[in-house]
Amino acid sequence: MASGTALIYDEEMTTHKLLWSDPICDIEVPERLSSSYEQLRSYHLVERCVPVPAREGSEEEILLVHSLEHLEVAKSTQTMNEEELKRVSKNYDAFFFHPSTYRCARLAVGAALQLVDAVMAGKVHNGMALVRPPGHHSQRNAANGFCLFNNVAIAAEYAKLKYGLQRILIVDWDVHHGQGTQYIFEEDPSVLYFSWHRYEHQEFWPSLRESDYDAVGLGKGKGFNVNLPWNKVGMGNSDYLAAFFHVLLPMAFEFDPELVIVSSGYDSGIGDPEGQMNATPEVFAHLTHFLMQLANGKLCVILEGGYHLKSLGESVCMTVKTLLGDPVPQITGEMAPCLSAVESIQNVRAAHKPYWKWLAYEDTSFLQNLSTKSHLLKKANSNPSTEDESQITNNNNTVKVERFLELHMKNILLPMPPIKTAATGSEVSEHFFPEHVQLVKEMDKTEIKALVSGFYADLVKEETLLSLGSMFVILDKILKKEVCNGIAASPTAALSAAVALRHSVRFGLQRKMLVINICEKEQSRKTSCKHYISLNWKEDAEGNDFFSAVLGFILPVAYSYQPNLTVIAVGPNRSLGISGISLLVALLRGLAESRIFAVIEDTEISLMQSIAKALVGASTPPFGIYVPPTQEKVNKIKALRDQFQQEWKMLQCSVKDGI
Ligand code: X5A
Ligand code: ZN
Repeated sequence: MASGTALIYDEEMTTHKLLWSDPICDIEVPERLSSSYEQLRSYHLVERCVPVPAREGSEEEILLVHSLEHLEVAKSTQTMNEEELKRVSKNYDAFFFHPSTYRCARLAVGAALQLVDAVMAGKVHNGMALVRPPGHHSQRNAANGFCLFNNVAIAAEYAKLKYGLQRILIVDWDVHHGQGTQYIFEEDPSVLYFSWHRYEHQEFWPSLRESDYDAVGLGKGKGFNVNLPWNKVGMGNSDYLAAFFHVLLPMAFEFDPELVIVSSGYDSGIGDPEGQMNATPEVFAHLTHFLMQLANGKLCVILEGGYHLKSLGESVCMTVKTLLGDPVPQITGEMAPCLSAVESIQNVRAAHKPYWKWLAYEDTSFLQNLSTKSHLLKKANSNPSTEDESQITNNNNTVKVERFLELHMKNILLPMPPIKTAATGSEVSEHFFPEHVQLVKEMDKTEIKALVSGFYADLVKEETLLSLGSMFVILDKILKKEVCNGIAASPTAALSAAVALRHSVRFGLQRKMLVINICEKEQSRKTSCKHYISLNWKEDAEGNDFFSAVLGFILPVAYSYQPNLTVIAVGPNRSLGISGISLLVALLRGLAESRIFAVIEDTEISLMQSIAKALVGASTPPFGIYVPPTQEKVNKIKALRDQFQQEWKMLQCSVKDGI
């Protein structure tokens, strides 16, 4: 099986540069590439990646997307003098030619194709290509917005042709609309194109009517073009996450792509002069992490924009670190999308209602016993460092942004070790778990006795406690931060989870826990505790509620809550299958810095292996056919949703029932 992350960088792509003065184009500088690479080096990420060389894209490959005329014009600029270059450049909206531009653009195309080849041939799992010039504004017959050839579009056509792919997802998180990519694929149902972009009711460049949410595609491609326009600046982490939960991800899982390509512009990040947005670098870790759960992990990230060098570099690092499988950093700031974002989300959902089944996913019937109190949450939320940071991010001021990135990223990027997962290995062979799982010995009876010393007597009898040896030893390692996450077999999963909770509060520092019960029985009432929220997946839930439940409810609530430990209890006789549980675990790695404690009652080998794989960040098995919930269920539960979204703001995806 493929493993590893490809990194493509070629210094030659820094030779393309602006030779005259042009206040529009002067932000697209060579340092965007070199300083991002330096940043990757300084975090020791370069050495962890598989280096893949760039190559020139062939003329034939460029012609997959572009006209011969466009290719010939581009080619002809190689021998031009400055005056001629200036004259040709003027023919386009926001583009500059340098004598090396054609060569660089061919390298950028080739780099994208090399990445597709490395991923599709199974040489690596995923990867990133640092390229210049960018591509997503470039059209069949025109350069535009710093882009000459559409690297990502060519990569998608190439993947279709060479590997016979029938479904490719392009996620364009650059802050500008990739109108070039939209034009190229708008009639093509085999490429699902998603773009969010600063729009401001058509005020913002490229100021096109067709960048709005109602451009859903044409002909056979109807429903496969998704535009999420941002009508205000200052969008932040919660707005981006809400867009993923309520628009992109449900669609993407229904589409079930064979390959995901990211038009990866970081001008949507904090500090960028073009975007004027507020999203911090670690949001890109989350976005990347979500996309890694699609297409069996086949993810190609290709650089587009990003003009604040520091912000760009940190965000690139966050992306690559996540591709490598490192724990996902905790997201900062208030977890509530703004009104304007919710409006945009509602509009794009409405525009796509005819084309996607997922729009009916409001079902929460399987979830009961959402036990929490707001005032306790607020208290738990007020950790001084996050408060400082959100204040800084709310204040869009250049000096503060610089300082913020300086302090904040030091905390986030450096101390996080690669994922370590613990499991007990008494009864299994050494090849049972994926290679990064660390096997530990169970605690012996006297140790457990010393540890618990009658403290849990109200919960369980001592004999039962003694059977929880593997549970205790794994939990202990997580609480001591010796490992990031772990899996323990237990004869009584729900009870173990309850004891684990109590233990974490008493002996650990965990004060905000998210508990997910996938058990027949609910956990004991006596365990109720102000330091957690608990979501129960009821036994009569049907498998086809999975995505509605996870994307429409569990993740938004979990991200609103921001736990520092996730406990997932998996009992026997559950309705949720192995692939569902594994995907849920994989998605939950986005919370609590990937700190997850999984207690499994059913010790079926394939279940244990699959969950362990999800914990270490290996790709999860395909989920299978998407079946949406029935309309009946949807209606029944709407009221429940309305009630919850006052408190759990990330649930908001429409204005009328949300605010
Ligand atoms: C790739 C990219 C932006 C062009 C802005 C022109 N292009 N005003 O971010
Ligand atoms: Zn851009």
